[in-house]
Amino acid sequence: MFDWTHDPHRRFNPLTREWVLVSPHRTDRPWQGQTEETAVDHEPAYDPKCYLCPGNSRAGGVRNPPYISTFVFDNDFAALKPDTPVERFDQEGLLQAESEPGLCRVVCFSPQHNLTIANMDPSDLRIVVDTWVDQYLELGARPEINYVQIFENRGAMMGASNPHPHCQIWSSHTLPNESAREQASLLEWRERRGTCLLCEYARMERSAGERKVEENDAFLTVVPFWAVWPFETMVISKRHMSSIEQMTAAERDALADILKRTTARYDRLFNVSFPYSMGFHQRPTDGQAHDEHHLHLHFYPPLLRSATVRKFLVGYEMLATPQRDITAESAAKRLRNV
Ligand code: H2U
Ligand code: ZN
Repeated sequence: MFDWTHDPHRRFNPLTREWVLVSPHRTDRPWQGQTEETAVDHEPAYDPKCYLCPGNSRAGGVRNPPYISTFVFDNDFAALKPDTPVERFDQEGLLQAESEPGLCRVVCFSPQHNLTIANMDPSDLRIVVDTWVDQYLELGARPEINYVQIFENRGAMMGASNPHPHCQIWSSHTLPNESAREQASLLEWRERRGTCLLCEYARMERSAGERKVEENDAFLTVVPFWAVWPFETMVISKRHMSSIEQMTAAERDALADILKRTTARYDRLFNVSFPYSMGFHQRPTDGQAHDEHHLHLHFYPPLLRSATVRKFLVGYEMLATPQRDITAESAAKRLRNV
């Protein structure tokens, strides 16, 4: 008899339409791989050397204002620039390139250097949510911008350059790969079945319960059935909405609440300020309705078995298919139990 909790199998991600290999029996194998130094987590409330703290100067000499809440500025090392001329290049379909106008910003969540989403006050987190909505609308309204990607790199392990609580926003002319793939899947699902893939998925996970990590009135956090990263989660809105500006005031509070609860669980898991990359997926800002999109966030944390042992996507995963050992169900259970 096949045992889903023990025997090797693969699971399908309907959003990306890719498979992940699950090998639960490997969780018993010995570990002699890399361990990482734990960063010391005692940051001061104000760091005179931090380029994000209020009143300090950034690279290039601009000085931050003495801000007291959130603070948004254009990235001094922006990957995308708004005045990029439109140009295309195609050599026999093999060498294709196109210019990419865009705009990159940095959002400081708080003037206080040593905070994280997990330990910020809900009322201050609500202001962060409002700032995300304002930025999504402001950047999305620009004619050259058709997509706004809000994301946070947290922790040195994920390449974050600074512990000061902040996120980035990259807004672009074209739809980025991940969002384009999700959009195609959501559209096809709606055309074939007449429903929303993520409305159906959220309903299913709420009743199953085994992959659920957190839930409040408006949002649900689950370890998705098809998770690749050991403690990957998705935060899904329970109501069908396509982008963050469609949230009511109560839903904005609920988003702040579930983000705090979810990241606090992460921090408790290995007793460390948990590293991750997270970000929103929502509709493009190209002027069309895009009702097929369903607002959600992905958390991709690298840690595997302790504060210092991380998962790498290497070997078979680069050449063939991503793979995980611990099942989504046992990861969710561990997150529920901390
Ligand atoms: P990360 O921690 O996710 O790398 O985000 C920090 C961003 O801040 C990064 O994109 C920008 C970097 O370009 N930055 C500035 O805009 N000004 C600075 O003085 C330093 C860093
Ligand atoms: Zn700082």
